[in-house]
Amino acid sequence: MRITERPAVGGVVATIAGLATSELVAGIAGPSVTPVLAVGESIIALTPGSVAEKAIGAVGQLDKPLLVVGVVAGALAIGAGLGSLVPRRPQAAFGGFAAMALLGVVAVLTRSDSRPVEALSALVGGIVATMVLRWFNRFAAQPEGRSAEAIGADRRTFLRNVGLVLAGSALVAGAGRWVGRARSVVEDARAGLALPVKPADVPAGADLGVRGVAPWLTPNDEFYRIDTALTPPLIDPTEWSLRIHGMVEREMTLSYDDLLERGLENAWVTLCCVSNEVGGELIGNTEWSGVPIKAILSEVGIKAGADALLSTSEDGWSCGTPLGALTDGRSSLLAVAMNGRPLPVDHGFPVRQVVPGLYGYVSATKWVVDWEVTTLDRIEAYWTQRGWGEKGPIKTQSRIDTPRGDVDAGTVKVAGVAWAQHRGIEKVEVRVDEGPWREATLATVPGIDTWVQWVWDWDAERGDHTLEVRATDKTSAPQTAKVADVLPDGATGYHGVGLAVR
Ligand SMILES: Nc1nc2c(c(=O)[nH]1)N[C@H]1C(S)=C(S)[C@@H](COP(=O)(O)O)O[C@H]1N2
Ligand SMILES: [Mo]
Repeated sequence: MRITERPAVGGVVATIAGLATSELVAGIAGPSVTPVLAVGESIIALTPGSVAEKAIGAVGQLDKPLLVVGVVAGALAIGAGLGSLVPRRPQAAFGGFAAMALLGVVAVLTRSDSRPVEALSALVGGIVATMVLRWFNRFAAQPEGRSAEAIGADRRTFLRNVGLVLAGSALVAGAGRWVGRARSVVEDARAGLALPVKPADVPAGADLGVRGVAPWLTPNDEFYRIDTALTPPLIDPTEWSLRIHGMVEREMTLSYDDLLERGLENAWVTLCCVSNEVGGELIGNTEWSGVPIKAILSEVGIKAGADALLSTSEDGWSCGTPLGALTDGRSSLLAVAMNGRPLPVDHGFPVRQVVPGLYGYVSATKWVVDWEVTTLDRIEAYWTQRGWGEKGPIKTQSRIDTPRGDVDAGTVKVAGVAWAQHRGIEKVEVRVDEGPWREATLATVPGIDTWVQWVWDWDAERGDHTLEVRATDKTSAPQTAKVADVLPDGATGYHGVGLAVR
C-alpha cells in the first residue's frame, strides 16, 4: 500500500469503527433501529413511490438487505473520500464525519416511535469514528530523511493498527447484534403478555394541572432509572423464577404463572432514590400491579427471629429489607406491571419489588430472582457494603417545580410536589425571603404512599427573591431544615429557588 493511500484507508477504517460502535450502542439503548437501518428507511421514505416499486420489482425480496449493503457501502465510500482530505483539509474531513453522524441522528429521530436516547448510537459512533481518524492521522505523512528501517516499522505499525481496529469493530458489532437480538426476543415476549391490568386513571383531584409541575402520574418512559446494570438483564417470563429460602418453614420456587395465579393488586406508590438531591428528579409516581409480598411470605412461613429479606436480582445486585415493611399490611408488592403495562425492561421486567416508604436501594429490587429470609445483622447488601445506611426510610421532602426562573410581577403560582411515603403529607408551607411560612393548597391523593402536589399564589413584587418550601408529615413532624448530603441515608434541607421579579 502506498503512503498516499493511507489517509483514505484511515477514513474507511474510521467509518467501520463508527458503524460498529453505533450497532452496539443501538443494541444497548433499546429495541431500536441502528443508524444504518434508519438511514435506509429514510431513503425508502424519500424515494418517489414509482421508483421504489421499480427498484423492488427489479431486485425482488432482496430490497432490504441490498439497501443496507448500499448504505454501508455509501458510508465507506464517503469515509474514504473524507479520509483522503485529512492531510490537506483536516477541518473539512472532520466536519464531513460530523455531518455523517448528524445524518444518522436525524434519521433515527425522525422515525415515528423513536426515543431521544436512541440518537446516542449515531452520536457515539461519530465520536469513535473521529477518534480513530485522528489516531490514523499521524501515518499520513512520512518525514524526509528517515531510514528505510524506520519507514518499514512505520508501515508495519500502520497495518497493525488497521488490523486492530477492524478486529475490534468486528467484536463490537457482534456484541451489538447479540445484545439487540436478545433484547428484541424479550421485548416480543413482553408485548405478547396479556396481564389483567389497565392503564391507571388519575384519581380526581390528584393532579392540579399547574403548568411546570411534574405530572402526578409519571409516564413509564419518563420514570427515572437507577441501577448498576450496564445493560438490563433480559429475562423471558417463561424462564423467570423466584427461589425463596433461608429462615422459612417451607422453601418455595415460584414461576411467573405461579405468581400471577395468586392474583394482582394495584397500589399507587411513589418510588424515590436515596441519591435524590434536595430539589432533584430521582422520584416518580405510578400505579403498580403485583402480588402482595406479605401473602407470599406467609405461604412459606417465617421462622422466629428473622427480621430481614435479602433479595437478589438476576445480575447479582442485592438489597436487605426490614421484614416489618413487608408484613405490616402496607402495599408491598412483587410488581409485574407499571401503569397498566408489563414492567418495562429497564424497570425490572418481568418482576420487581415495590415497598412504600423505603428508598429504592433497600427495597425496590428489579429483575428479582432470589429471596433469603434472614436477619439484618447477618447480611450485607450491594449498597450497605458501600457505606449507605442499613435501613432506608424515605425522609419527608418537598420540591418547588415552578417558578424555576425569573417571573413578571403580579400573581405567580408557586407549586411543586411533597412526599413522605407511608406517613403521608399533612401540610406544605412556602416562605419568601425567610419571611413567615404561608400554607399552600394541597391536592387530594388516594393514600399516604404517594407524593402530593401543592400550589400557593404569590403576590410577587419587583426585586430579587428567594422562595423556600417545607412539608409536614401526617405524624405532625415537620421536614428538617438541617442540610444533609444524600450519603448515607438521604438528603435533607429545604428546597429553595432564587429568582428575579421584573
Ligand atoms: N437489580 C437492581 N435493582 C435495583 C437497583 C439496581 O441497581 N439493581 N437499584 C435500586 C435503586 S437504588 C433504585 S432508586 C430503584 C430505582 O428503580 P427504577 O429504575 O425503576 O426507577 O431500583 C432499585 N432496584
Ligand atoms: Mo436509589
